[in-house]
Amino acid sequence: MPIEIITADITGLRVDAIVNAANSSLLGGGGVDGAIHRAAGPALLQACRALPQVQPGVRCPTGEARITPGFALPARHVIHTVGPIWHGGTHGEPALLASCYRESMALARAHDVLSIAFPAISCGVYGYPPELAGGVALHSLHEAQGRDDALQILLCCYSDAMAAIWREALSARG
Ligand code: AR6
Repeated sequence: MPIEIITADITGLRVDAIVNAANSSLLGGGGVDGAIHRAAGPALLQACRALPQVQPGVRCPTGEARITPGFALPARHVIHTVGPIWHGGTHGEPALLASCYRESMALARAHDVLSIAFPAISCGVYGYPPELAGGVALHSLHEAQGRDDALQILLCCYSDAMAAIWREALSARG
């Protein structure tokens, strides 16, 4: 199934899973993380709090993903992933960002998800240049996608400007 780029508020999407661009505490924040927690209701924070800490205060290291129910969201699941903070691109950022997409897709498959929507992970507060993030995301998703895959992938941009940048990245892949 082709990867689709849309402009929307991810919290309103009726898909099996939406992905949250979280921080490693998984206890909420601003941006898309804040919007998802507001729309899902307080049960989401409780579910995140209940996830095991791998280090004090860290429930999900950068590049990994965790899953919870969607609670009051139209989406059945939330897959929380932690993108890298942009430090110029020479600190492993592309590999960590690729890992976010790969791990989210693996969790989706393990939970029989047939439709998944991703925000532009790391492209807000974490400062990843979207022109570069788009290429990494699409490469990673194409690798994670099987031939004749039934899993529908939506890339959910929050503005038309971001969607245009991602469409450019998609067409650059041919
Ligand atoms: N629907 C879709 N996309 C959105 C929405 C929405 N409702 N709201 C924002 N975006 P960011 P990051 C876009 O900053 O860079 C949080 O505080 C936004 O325009 O949410 O990975 C976490 O707790 C941007 O293009 O995530 C972390 O501390 C994209 O989502 C930190 O921010 C990602 O922007 C993570 O930073």
